[in-house]
This record gives sequence, C-alpha cells and structure tokens, in this order.
Amino acid sequence: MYWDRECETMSREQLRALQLERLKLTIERVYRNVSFYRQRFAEMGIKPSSIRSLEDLRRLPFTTKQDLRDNYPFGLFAVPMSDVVRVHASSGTTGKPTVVGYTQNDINTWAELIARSLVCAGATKFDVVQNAYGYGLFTGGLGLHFGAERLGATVVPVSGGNTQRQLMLMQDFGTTILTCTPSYALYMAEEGQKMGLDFKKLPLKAGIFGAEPWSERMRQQLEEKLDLMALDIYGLSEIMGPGVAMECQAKQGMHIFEDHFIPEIINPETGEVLPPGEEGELVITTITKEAFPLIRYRTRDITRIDPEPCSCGRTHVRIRRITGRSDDMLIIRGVNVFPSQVESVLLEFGETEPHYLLVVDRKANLDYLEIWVEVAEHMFSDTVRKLEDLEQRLRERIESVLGISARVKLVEPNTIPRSEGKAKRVVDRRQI
Ligand code: ADP
Ligand code: K
Ligand code: ZN
Repeated sequence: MYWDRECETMSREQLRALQLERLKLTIERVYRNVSFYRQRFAEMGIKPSSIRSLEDLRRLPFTTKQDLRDNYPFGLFAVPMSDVVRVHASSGTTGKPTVVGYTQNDINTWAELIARSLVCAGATKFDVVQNAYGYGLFTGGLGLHFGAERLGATVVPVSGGNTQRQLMLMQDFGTTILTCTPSYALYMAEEGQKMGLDFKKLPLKAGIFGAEPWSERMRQQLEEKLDLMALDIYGLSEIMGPGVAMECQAKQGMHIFEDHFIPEIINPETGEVLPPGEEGELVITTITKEAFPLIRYRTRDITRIDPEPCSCGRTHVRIRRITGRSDDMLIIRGVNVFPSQVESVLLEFGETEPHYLLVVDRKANLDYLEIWVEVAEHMFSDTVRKLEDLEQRLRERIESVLGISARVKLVEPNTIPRSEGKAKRVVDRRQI
C-alpha cells in the first residue's frame, strides 16, 4: 500500500530524470535569490548552466551548519518573508538556534511526505495517531501533525510529557499509532506496565519513532512491550524535519524520498563521495524546497546507502540506521545538545573553572544529564549556601540554553580527568 504510488514506485530512470530537472531549477533558484550561494558559486566558477547531469552535483560546494549560523536568522532564505508562512528552529552550538523557513508549498510537501511515511507503517484515515513529539519550534510535533491530517487520520496532538495522561488517552481514545522518540515510547511502556496496563489489549498497531538514534535491540523491546510494529523515521529541521526518510515494513532501512532529496555519502575527513554501500556522512540536497533550499548540506549523520531493490516495491534507496555523528552533538530526549553550549554558559558566569564534563545516563528509559563543573579550591571554603546558590543559578541558565533539564554538580579541583589531546567533555553511559 502506498500513499503516492506514482512517485514512490517510479523507475530509477524516471526518478533520475526528475531529479536532474528539479536540481537544475533549485540551482537556478538559489543562484538568483540567495547571495550566499551566488558568491560561493562565483568563487568556484560555477553557473547554473554548468549543471548538466546528476554527476555534476559533485562540483558544487557543501553547505554546513556553520554557514546557517553565519547567516542567522533568515540570510539563506530564497523567498521574501511575505512568502514564508512558518519558521522552525533547532538548537545551535552556542545559544543561537538554526532557523529554517517554509512557504505554503513547502508545508504541503512536508505534509505529503509525512502522509507517505504514515502509510509506510500501514496507516489509513481510520487510524488514531497519538502524536507525542514535542510541539513548538521543534519540527517533530507540527511535522507529524500536518501529515496525519493530510492522510485523514484522527490526530491527538498531545505533545511530549505527562505520561499518565498519555496512557489514559491511549486507552480512552483507542490510539492505533504512536509517534514519539523511541526512548519516550519505552518509558511509556514501563510506566504502563507499572500501572498494570496490558498493551496486548489495546488497539496499538504501529509506532513511528525517530529524532534520536536507536537500535535493533530497542526495536525488539518496543515491539514486545507495546505490542506494535516499531518503525524508524529520519529527518532534520535544516532539510525539512521528520519525513526525509521512513522505514517500510520490510524493516531494512529507511527509504529516503528521492523525488525531493538527493542523498550522497562522503568521507567526513576528505569530503570525497563514497560508492554506494560504504559508510560515511550523509549529505543531502533539497530539490523542491522554496523557502530554504540547501545544496549538499552536511548532516553530520553517519550511515550508508543501500541501493538494493526493496521487497515493498518502493524504488527509492534506503539509508541504514544512523550509527553516530561526525561532530560532538549529543541527542538527549530527542533534543540536540552541544557541549560547547555548556561551556559558553560557564564562560558567561566566570565563577567556575573551565573544566566540565557532561555525564549522560538512561534510567528507566529516560535520559538524564548531569554536568560536573570544577570550582576553585578557595570556593570550597565558602558556605554551603553559596555553593548551592551557584549550582542553582548555573542549572537555571543551562536549562534555558539547552532546553532540557540537567543536574549541576560542583566538584573540587582536579576531579575531572585531564586529557592530553582533545578534551573529553562527555561520558555517555546510555546503552541503546
Ligand atoms: P528533528 O526535529 O527531526 O529531530 P533536529 O534538527 O532537531 O530535527 O535534529 C535532527 C537530528 O536528529 C539528525 O541530524 C539526527 O542526528 C537525529 N535524528 C533524527 N532522526 C533520527 C533517527 N531516526 N535516528 C537517528 N538519529 C536521528
Ligand atoms: K533531534
Ligand atoms: Zn521498502
């Protein structure tokens, strides 16, 4: 079953022809409307007419998250603000978020691709979709929401958190499809078990889980505990949000929707394009976006492309599970966290040493973040109240910068191990 049979199953030949046509239009659009790209292309002697085949894509420069930051907030938009109907944002490394924009057509495309994703999981208009992704600047909530409506399903826009209520609604409304991060789904499962809830008696049939890395082991647990089929969904706000790629019921990787995105895998050290099947950094070019087109965007996500035909009949290539990141970004409860964000808060306060460590752990399927910060010797002679006060102020500021809760622990000098090379800023004890 497909949402858009024609697009999802078109021959590779047709797909490549469509990609080339759309790529050319995108290159023209950014050349005309985004001075950043016009300059970059000029430096490299590239004109829109230089792009004659899909192979020519390799001649184009990469776009990085730094480029987005340098053009904060709207510098890379390719349409006037009067045509932008929505913005979203995800956390940046030092406080300033990465901002993305959508025209009405972009929002429609996104809804279409989420509808496709839901149908990959077997959804129809008879389903009740409990959407426990966060609503707001984060793309998860609203992204899934519009797509579920497009499909005609009944959306329950409950957003994240308040687990007791989630479980109540799940029973009362007869939720059939759950959408949230995999770790939150597992947390719900365990809380439900504690309450004596028998998931086998609920009509839940599929879970669409993403926004953070997870594993086959976790899939087994989720399927067993919640009695549903657990599928992986991938996306990032820079490219669109969730729905860039979605797993089908073959569960052998996520189909990347190639009529809208061109994927490449590169060696993150050298930038060289790797042959199909090799693992490296995923690079994506958008070929239909109007407000915020990106050329060869470096996602930092590590995966590989599987070009083999899929048993579901979709012809779009699959990317395998994201196995890691080529930068130091952590994903904690689905939220992107950079150690440098913590560093900038410490520098801003100037009351501690610059030595810190992020300790991430998972208890009862929920991620916990503890931040150890060294303070000078003399501070330990201060009153406990003074230290507690500092801890509290740091915690509040860090929470507001990161957008998630954290525990701050002030520690004595030389508690945090020093390293001879790159400082070790993170201890990740989570096992996924
Ligand atoms: P989103 O709103 O889609 O989570 P963000 O821009 O906040 O978008 O975060 C995107 C990042 O989240 C990706 O670059 C990737 O590192 C991670 N991510 C999203 N989906 C998955 C997934 N299914 N598996 C692993 N990591 C994922
Ligand atoms: K994320
Ligand atoms: Zn498939």
